[in-house]
Amino acid sequence: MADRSFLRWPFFDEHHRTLEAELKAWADAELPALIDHHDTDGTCKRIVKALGAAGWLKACVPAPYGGLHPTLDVRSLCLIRETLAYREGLADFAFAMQGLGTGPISLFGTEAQKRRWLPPVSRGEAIAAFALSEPEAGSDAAALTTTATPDGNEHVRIAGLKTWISNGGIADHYIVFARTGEAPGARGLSAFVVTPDTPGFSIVERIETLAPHPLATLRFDACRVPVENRIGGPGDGFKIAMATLDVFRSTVGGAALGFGRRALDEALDRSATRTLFGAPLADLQLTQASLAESEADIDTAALAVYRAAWTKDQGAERVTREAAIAKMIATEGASRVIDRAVQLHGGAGVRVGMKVEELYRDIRALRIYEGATDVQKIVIARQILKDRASASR
Ligand code: COS
Repeated sequence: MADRSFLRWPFFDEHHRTLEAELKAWADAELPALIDHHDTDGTCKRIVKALGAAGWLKACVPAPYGGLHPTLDVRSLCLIRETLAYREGLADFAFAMQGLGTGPISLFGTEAQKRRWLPPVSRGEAIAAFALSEPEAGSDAAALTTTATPDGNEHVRIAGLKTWISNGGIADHYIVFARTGEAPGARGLSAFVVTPDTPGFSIVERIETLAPHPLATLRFDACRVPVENRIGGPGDGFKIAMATLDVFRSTVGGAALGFGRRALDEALDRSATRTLFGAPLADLQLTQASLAESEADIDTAALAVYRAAWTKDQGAERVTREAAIAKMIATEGASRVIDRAVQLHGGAGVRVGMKVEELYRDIRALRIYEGATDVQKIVIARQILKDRASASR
């Protein structure tokens, strides 16, 4: 069983330890019956319902709107993602999207928007999605070309394509970032909530990936959306997207930790039980080196993830640097841990149906989505260069 000593680190309060223990018991008892890897959409819908009914989705929204804490508690989000990812990638995914797909509303929405959109998501009765990426605007998010143009005083018309949208096809609402033109580039974007029953909305294609989950390309063909669905002011869209990612990037690190810890446990079991050259695999020093490197990768990742989460929870306005470090360290580290676990399993490691084979596929996208490792490096470097420039002034 994975090392739990990190829960005694000063980053955590007693309620975090209780949350982790209770979720672990719930997930072990309830998750297996919900999973069917031949039906990813159905599985995600069932998981959202079950997570909502059991109260776990409360962590995705603030307390007055069906949530757990007055503001989003990033440590709880990370712990929940870690605990779910340890068991099942789709469970982590279903949970995470309820948070990311409402994050802009939780952080920047009006009272009326929060009351309307958040409670159904926290009860698991509505599925949320975050639509930022486009065919020609992924890492360079400010280059997006979907437009929202005024249609009278009360509406806008949204036109364009969004792609790589998680929960695409099963979501009850999408937070769509579109160009409203207040200024060029990043300063000319706004965010809107769009429901899929809006005339002109369609799913162009379903995207199949290494570790299948609901993912689609969306088309907005002059979708008429009320201005009251705009989150924040006109032109605030890019900052809203980035501030939301500041919260959720640390949680991607939490998910990576869950996958990594599970892989290390699988590697430890394998090393202890597999006999090679007349002795347990674990007796070989090369095996010990592999296990030690994985343990160090995981501990380092946990420190980075929970430092970033704790810093945000202490009220820091910006955790851009900390969240970028957490995501980069944890996703890259977990990838190495899982790769070593596959290697220790030999041929069995790449056999379909083995947990390490599943983890090998599950981890890969985490180094890409919500800002690829390469983007995190840009974010970190820019911050320290800026700090240096202002210090030398
Ligand atoms: N919080 C609040 N404001 C932020 C911010 C943050 N984390 N990051 C940037 N901003 C603000 C900046 O302060 C700047 O404001 P001013 O114009 O008032 O100075 C504005 O937003 C533009 O910032 P910047 O100049 O850094 O924008 P860039 O286009 O250069 O951003 C990166 C480049 C790579 C950092 C950005 O595009 C990015 O994070 N890309 C990855 C996107 C992503 O994660 N895609 C995956 C899709 S979601 S699954």
